[in-house]
Amino acid sequence: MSIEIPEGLTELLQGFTVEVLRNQPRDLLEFALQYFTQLKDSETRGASFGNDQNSATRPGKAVNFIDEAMQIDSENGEEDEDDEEFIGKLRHTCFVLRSKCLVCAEAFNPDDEEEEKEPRVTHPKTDEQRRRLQEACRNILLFKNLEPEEISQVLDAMFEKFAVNGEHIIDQFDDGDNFYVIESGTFDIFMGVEGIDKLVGCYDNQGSFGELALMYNTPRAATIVATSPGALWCLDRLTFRRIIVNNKAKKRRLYEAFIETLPLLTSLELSERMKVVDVLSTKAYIDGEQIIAQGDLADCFYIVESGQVRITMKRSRTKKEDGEEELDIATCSRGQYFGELALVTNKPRAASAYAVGSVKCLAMDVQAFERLLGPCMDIMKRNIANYEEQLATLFDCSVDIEEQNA
Ligand code: 1OR
Ligand code: 1OR
Repeated sequence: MSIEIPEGLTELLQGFTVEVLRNQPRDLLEFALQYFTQLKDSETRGASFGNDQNSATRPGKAVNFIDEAMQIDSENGEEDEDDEEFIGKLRHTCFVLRSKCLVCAEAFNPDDEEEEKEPRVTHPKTDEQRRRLQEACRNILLFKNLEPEEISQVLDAMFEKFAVNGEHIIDQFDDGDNFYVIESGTFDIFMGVEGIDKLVGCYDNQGSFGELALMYNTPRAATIVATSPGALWCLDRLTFRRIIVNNKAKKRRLYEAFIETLPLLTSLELSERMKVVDVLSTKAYIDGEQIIAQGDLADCFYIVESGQVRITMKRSRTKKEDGEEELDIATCSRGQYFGELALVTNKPRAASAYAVGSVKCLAMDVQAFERLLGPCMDIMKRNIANYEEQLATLFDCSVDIEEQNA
């Protein structure tokens, strides 16, 4: 009895297999669903995916690997007939992968309205899961500038992942699969320096990671390892790119001119300044609202976009029973920054900050601050030295700021 193999089945399954090997998805069924939905979608959209622009994009590890293998084989003249057939199939698979744009989300053009028609990824959630997810995402800066419809698409697409102690959530140099938001748990950040993994930071029950590879189509910049059992919320690469990268383009248009005026950032290259824009999020405050509380642990750095920010410092009154008084020590207005001191000295906040009238600030998280603002450290350190002089005059004492906060 002979069974007829439908035309295209082999290529279809090979294409899928290559993608599975490349992405190593945890949920195979979910991945298959996304893969075939997308394949169908790109097919109905027709020839535009097979154009040169898309085939020229970074095709992904697996396809490169196959191309290289084919190259080596033909150079060695080792192609026998079976190999030829096999390689032919692989070539076809690569062609299918490229032309269907399955591995070239990189070709994403934020202004391309076709992308808006991508099928939406939805992971159903219980009310309790949705509540926990919303709470975990409440302070995620990357989500702050999204429209309500965009944020609801992001929340729909996110899915839960539990991490065990010691698990590698991300390995440096891998391709990016998901963006991660921490609900709970601690995670170490390692970077390979001359072949040795160096601990460069950690996350403590809050924050997010894994945005860089998805934003800039680069290999993972660091390794992230769980140092306790943890709970994460994951956002798949395609949804991340469709929504967050689109938002990034809008943000660049909005803040490009403002960023160019900031004296603090003059030591950065233009491309570095644009990366600063990508990680900044707008936070709005009403008159009198507290932005920073003296003594708190620090997680953000701020640049004033509009309005005025009053900086105050507590000091004990002379008599113990008189308690503390709060003195105004500085005012920050458009283009000025604050909240750098605790991040630079790794100490609690040295002062408090309050909105005077309506205030808008651009905020950056501590990891982005350390990653991007290294070249601006000289300017900040000069200003910090200034604080110390002022502190001595204002408080008529010679305590240095680090001691004051210790
Ligand atoms: P990713 O997609 O590259 C690894 O995957 C993630 O680690 C990365 O996105 C960031 O979200 C996160 N430098 C680069 N990536 C970092 C860093 C970091 N910290 C966290 N990630 N630095 C450490 C800053 C504390 C810079 C070290 C010089
Ligand atoms: P932070 O992370 O400690 C409070 O959070 C922020 O207030 C601090 O970073 C600075 O950005 C900002 N001394 C200490 N912090 C100051 C000062 C200041 N001015 C602004 N900040 N001095 C005022 C000097 C005019 C000296 C103390 C009197």
